[in-house]
Amino acid sequence: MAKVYLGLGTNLGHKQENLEKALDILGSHQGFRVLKISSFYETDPVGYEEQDKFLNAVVVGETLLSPYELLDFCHEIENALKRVRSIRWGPRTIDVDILMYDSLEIMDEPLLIIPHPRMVEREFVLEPLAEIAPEAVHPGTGKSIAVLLRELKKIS
Ligand code: GSY
Repeated sequence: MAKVYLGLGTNLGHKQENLEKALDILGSHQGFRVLKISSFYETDPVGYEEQDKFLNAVVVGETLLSPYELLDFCHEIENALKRVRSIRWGPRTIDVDILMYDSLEIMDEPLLIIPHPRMVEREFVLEPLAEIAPEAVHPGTGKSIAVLLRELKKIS
């Protein structure tokens, strides 16, 4: 079983419902077990700023799925919530990102980069992750999530 960390974000439609539906789908998959869910965090949009606030959360789970199978499953959830891929950084009903796949796994392929390449600079990821997995080690830097969040907060 691999321990995996997923980031969820939504800023279109009924945001709380979107997160709850995504979590239901995650929890109903036979090959995925939800271990912990963070609180839901209302966050200012990062990147393209002319859009509504986001609701973000993070999930820790255990899975038998390989990284690519997990990526397909994340896309299935996005499709189930009728996410349309239009503006790159624009509004979305749900985004489900693989943040980390086991503490040790590093992967850099055209369709999948693990750990997520921008997670260490995103407070909307590190804050909920630090709530449920402060001691988890980010494989790219070797630092814990709590340390990464502290460092990010000092900068910003
Ligand atoms: O995958 C990230 C989608 N996204 C977000 C987000 O989830 N939360 C916030 N606060 N800003 C964002 N900008 C993008 S793109």
